[in-house]
Amino acid sequence: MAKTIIISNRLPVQLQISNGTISAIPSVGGLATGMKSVHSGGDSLWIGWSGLTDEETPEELESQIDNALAEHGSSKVKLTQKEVDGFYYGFSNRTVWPLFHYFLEYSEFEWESWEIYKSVNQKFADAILDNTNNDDVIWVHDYQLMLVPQMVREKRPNVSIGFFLHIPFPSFEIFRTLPWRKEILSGLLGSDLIGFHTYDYERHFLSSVRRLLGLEVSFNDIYLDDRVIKVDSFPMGIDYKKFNEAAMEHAQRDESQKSELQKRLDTHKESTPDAKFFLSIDRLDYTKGIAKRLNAFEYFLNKYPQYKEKVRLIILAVPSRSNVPQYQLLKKEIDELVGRINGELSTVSWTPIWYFYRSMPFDNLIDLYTTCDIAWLTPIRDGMNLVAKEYIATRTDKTGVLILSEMAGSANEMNESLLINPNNFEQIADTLDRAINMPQEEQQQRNSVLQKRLERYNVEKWANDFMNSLLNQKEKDRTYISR
Ligand code: GDG
Repeated sequence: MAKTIIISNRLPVQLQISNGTISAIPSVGGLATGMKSVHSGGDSLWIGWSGLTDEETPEELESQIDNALAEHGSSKVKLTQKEVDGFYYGFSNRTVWPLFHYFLEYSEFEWESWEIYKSVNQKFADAILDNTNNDDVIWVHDYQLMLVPQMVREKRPNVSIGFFLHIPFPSFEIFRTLPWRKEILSGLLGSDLIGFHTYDYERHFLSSVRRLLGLEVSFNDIYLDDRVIKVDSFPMGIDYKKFNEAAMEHAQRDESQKSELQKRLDTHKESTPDAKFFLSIDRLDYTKGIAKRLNAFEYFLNKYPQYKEKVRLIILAVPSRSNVPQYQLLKKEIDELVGRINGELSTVSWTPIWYFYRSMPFDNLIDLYTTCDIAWLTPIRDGMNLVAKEYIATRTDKTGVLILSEMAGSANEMNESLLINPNNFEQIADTLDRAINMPQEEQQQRNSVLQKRLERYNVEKWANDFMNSLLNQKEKDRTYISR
């Protein structure tokens, strides 16, 4: 029977070894959260890196590791520390990630890490070839694996390959600065279908294909030799039901069933009934605009001092890529900013910022989403941003205000939220004031529209749309070849 093969850098679980025992921890992050719902439902195999390097894996545990992964429908690609450094921390996160998010000054162009990126992409392609048949459908994910489609196509000319990019595709003017721009485009063009979150990313990609490779592009079809490659946008949704039901279940908990976090949040709400909680949840990443948000919060409190002792900003920053120097610097900057702002503004009964630098269990995430009055998400650039969608899905009584950066892909579908430019502190301060004072009926009207949309365009629909489009494209391609 034909299978769907999901392939991404990380698997749905990350393995850890402690005292000779293997444990599997759910992966955090947009791709993992979204695709997990798709993977758990069907007949699919997920191929990726386990999170353990060869050096960290004692040989005698190999089969246990394989078994642990098999329980999650997964199979591993083995990587050495040198490969992880060059491929993941190097080319993927010091070259592509900053460039595709318009942080040109952070982007490093190093030939050695490019070579490792190529060889690791070949390893992933080989793992696909070893684990699949001709009639399987292959779905490759994200910027770490952009060469894989062509590498697989070379060996299996007729197999169906889809590729989805979870981050923005930058404008031609930015993309053209990459020394390996043509190789990356050719790698992607091994696919039958290339998907992006938004129409803008799709347009940027087509423009680069036209201008750098000189290929014929008609509407959103690319003609390459005897193949037609389709490019389209598929805005990724969330597992709406999972978030909505978790929130409903939360609302029914009695005191003894509540988490410690929830009890603390409740105590603070009860002691200052008109207080408002602002929430932001992001991986600790410079693209998410966390430092700017902190500065904007200080600006807001200076402009509207009446909210001192009334508002509290809860920041959950999830550790990410801590081996990359930019992330270490950012961590230091945020630690210092939180310390300075809290130091300057705190009173005996009020700490303006609660800062958590960790990953929290799903349950605590729901505590935060359901308790906080205002979600304030200000990425400087973000492929989609699922946190914005998750916040709305948990608002079972439809109250709550979402303030969202225009630079997030999700802003395209969330017009009923309060959209802001993350660089405009004046606008942000006024929007926070507006959010605090927004009448409940208005909140409910806005969220009701948003919820309906999110429920309809959920992650399952996203995956089905992508897969159906891939299968149709394959059919069209066959017709084209046989002309
Ligand atoms: C990339 C793109 C695109 C966060 N903290 C915790 C936790 N999370 C979960 C959230 C959410 C996910 O991680 C984060 O998703 P985002 O979409 O906001 O951001 P990225 O990780 O940067 O994802 C992004 C996405 O891919 C999908 O294509 O939207 O633009 O950058 O689901 O709930 N989960 C748990 N504990 C935490 O502390 N359990």
